[in-house]
Amino acid sequence: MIKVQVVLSPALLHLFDSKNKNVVVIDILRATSTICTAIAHGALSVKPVNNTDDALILKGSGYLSAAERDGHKLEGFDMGNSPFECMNGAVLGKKIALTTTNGTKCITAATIAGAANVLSGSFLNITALANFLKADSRDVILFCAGWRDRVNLEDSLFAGALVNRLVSKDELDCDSALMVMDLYHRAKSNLGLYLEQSSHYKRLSRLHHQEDMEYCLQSDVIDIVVGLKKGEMVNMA
Ligand code: 3SL
Repeated sequence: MIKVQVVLSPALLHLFDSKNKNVVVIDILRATSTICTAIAHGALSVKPVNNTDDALILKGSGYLSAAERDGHKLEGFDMGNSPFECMNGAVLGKKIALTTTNGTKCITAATIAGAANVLSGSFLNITALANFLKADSRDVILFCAGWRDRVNLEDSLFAGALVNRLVSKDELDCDSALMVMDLYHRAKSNLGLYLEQSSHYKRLSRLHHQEDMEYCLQSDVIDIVVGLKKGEMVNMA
């Protein structure tokens, strides 16, 4: 039986033992959804970097530079953090160096914590991801990126959806996993409507990213699993 635990915020990661586990980093709106989309649309890799300088240095080595802070695309970069920027051949055959407010930092944190695999979580490929985790059979940490160390609803909801696919309630011994599972059951009939109350949904609405959110809340439009190899997010196949 796979042991599944849920980390609701980066500030709580140190309380869990991530060593040799499959750690799924979850930043539904939008970093980990965008990373899955980039790889599904033919990007060779997405390298998570923690600051804008590193993204610009990598641009000098042929990477597309991508940067977001507080929901804004930063001036002087090839891309921001929208999944739509990865479509229509824009990233085909390219490597991307991406820095975001929360998500990319969590990929680094999971690596430092000793994860066996660091995987990108998204509704877009939830079935492929759940099948990978079940087949691999290592214990699993679902690591919600949240917003600046605060818990958020959308990452918690996705964690609940994934817990629901991996184990039954009576197999859980983690209260945060039980909590997000209940949250997911409450919201699943209309995730978008449920999330309208949430702070990041409101933030991204103010920035006119409605279309990105609708896209990121779709299930199973991507059939690959994306994870870290040699410091870059790639197709795990
Ligand atoms: O914080 C992040 O990593 C981003 O996904 C936030 S945003 O959706 O691009 O605003």
